[in-house]
Amino acid sequence: MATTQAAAVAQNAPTKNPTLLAWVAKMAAMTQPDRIVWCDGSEAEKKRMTEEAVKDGTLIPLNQEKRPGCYLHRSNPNDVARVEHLTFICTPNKTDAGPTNNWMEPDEAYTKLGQLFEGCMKGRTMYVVPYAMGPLGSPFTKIGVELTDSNYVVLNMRIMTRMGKAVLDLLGDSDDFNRGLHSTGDVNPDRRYICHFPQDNTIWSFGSGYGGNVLLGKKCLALRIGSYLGREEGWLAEHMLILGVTSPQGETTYVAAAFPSACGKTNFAMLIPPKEYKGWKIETVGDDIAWMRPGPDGRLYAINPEAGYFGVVPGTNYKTNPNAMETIAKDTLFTNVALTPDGDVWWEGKDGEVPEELTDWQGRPWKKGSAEKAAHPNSRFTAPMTNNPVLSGKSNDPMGVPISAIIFGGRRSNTVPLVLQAFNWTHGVFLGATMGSETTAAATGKVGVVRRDPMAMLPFCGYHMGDYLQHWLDMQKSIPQLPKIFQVNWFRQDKNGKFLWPGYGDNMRVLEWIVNRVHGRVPTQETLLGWVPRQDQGLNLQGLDVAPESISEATSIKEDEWKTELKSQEVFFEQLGTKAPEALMLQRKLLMSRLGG
Ligand code: GTP
Ligand code: SPV
Ligand code: MN
Repeated sequence: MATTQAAAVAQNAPTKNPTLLAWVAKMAAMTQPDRIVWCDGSEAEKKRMTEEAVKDGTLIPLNQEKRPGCYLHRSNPNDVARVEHLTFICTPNKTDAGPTNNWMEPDEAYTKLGQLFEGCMKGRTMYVVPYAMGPLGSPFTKIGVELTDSNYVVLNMRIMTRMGKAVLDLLGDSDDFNRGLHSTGDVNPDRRYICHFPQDNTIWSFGSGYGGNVLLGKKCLALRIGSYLGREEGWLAEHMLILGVTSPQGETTYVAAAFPSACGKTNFAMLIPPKEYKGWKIETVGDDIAWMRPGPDGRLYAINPEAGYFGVVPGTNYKTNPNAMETIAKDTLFTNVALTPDGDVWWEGKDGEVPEELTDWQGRPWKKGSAEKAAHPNSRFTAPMTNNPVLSGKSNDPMGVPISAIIFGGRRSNTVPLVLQAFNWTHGVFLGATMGSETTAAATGKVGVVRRDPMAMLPFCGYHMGDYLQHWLDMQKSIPQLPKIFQVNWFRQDKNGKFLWPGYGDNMRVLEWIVNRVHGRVPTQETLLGWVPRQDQGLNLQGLDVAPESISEATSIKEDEWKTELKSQEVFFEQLGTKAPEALMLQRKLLMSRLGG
């Protein structure tokens, strides 16, 4: 049986790679698909698979005049976000996964999921999806192969990654590829597991059809496995956007910024500067993930391993993010948004009047004024990065871009000021390590609860968090020209719950200060927490229609709030036990003594 399976796989495969063929045959013997289709990434394949997806109800065609090449997908209502409680790091020792990850012993995980995968593709097609994370031929790039029974996954992967025949050619006979296996299964949350085997460069995902659970190149490979490989190989895999900011004088500065899920990466990566910033330009290199390694000139270089954006839809409009609106005007897959009577899409926070009637994200009739949301709060768009009007010309550069500043930002309604600069690398790593953020709809669970989310990597670090923070500290030695580190918070609120800082395009004002600091052009003011903009020669607030009291509240540092914050940091460091890096604990003690407590 197994040998005929292997022969059948080899026969219609566009590769002779013996490791790949043997693995596909083994996975096919377990899952027993009726057909195996090797994806080549061609336009003809896209057309054929889109037609099939429309026919089987996976995709609903949108009004092709209003949104050419766009389709709507509705996921199972029990399957609308990442599932952190069902995501596992499977290392031989529990301590290697650390206290912030769920852990399963590898043999146990293979057995448990093996039972679920057994025969799960009977009557279905197994698609073999070869993909690259990173530009083909870049020293940063990693290859993966995802086996999936979901045509939705294939159509998303071809937007989100460089996918198809060229990747197989690049792989040749090498066995250096990530082995990803995915089945939507019966979409039962009790039979849903996302398991990572870093030692085997393997990912098994069962029982979900949603985003970060199933597009295995993204959070699973590019962050969880990536961070593990990064530690072994001396680089960083981070939940960061990458942007280039060009001044009217033509100087371009590259910045990487970590914000937790649904906390502003995509928006920041493609912001349009306010009208006072004539001649300034922001260009997007990436909106979610950065792979960074020291370059030959001693600087830190970053690439975006992805080729598309899997972005949050609600709140996106021509005022907050015009470039995203242009990006999703064509060739975009929408997941869990509402449908208008004329076949367009709608979501909370879209421009214009709220329509009288809609079909909601679950396919039910919806009327204006309804208490329920028409689009799911974690509804998403999948769009090729080439749709982005401000895509950086460097987004395909195999060498990446040199990073001058790293920004850490959480969603905090209090405590954390608008912007500050770290005193040095260790202090900057401390700022990233002690980041807190209010939870969002991007993962299942309660929304709006502050949790520690070091470097926005809590759900994405593939090994012990203490070792990860130590790796960040250690990177200092291999980067002679270190980026400067900053902390920002766009989300501070007044007593009535109104944002104090206008955010979005006006974040350019903070970014300009950061760029000026990087190039040593503005003086600064020292505080207990770090360096902040001075009253004079500080933030450019020209043309900003915001009460001065709001700005001073957004930038204020309240010692009582910080004493509370430090307690919660202590709980986090205690959780890391003996692996809490000494240098970071000392940073906390120094801050405590500055606060006098
Ligand atoms: P993931 O794709 O989940 O990683 O999210 P992300 O970090 O890319 O977040 P995104 O840019 O999609 O923004 C998430 C939500 O935050 C959206 O509803 C935005 O409208 C909102 N948002 C983004 N930037 C700002 C800002 O500067 N101020 C305020 N108040 N809201 C913002
Ligand atoms: C996130 O949650 O950080 C995302 C969306 O970018 S997902 O791909 O589902 O992880
Ligand atoms: Mn993300």
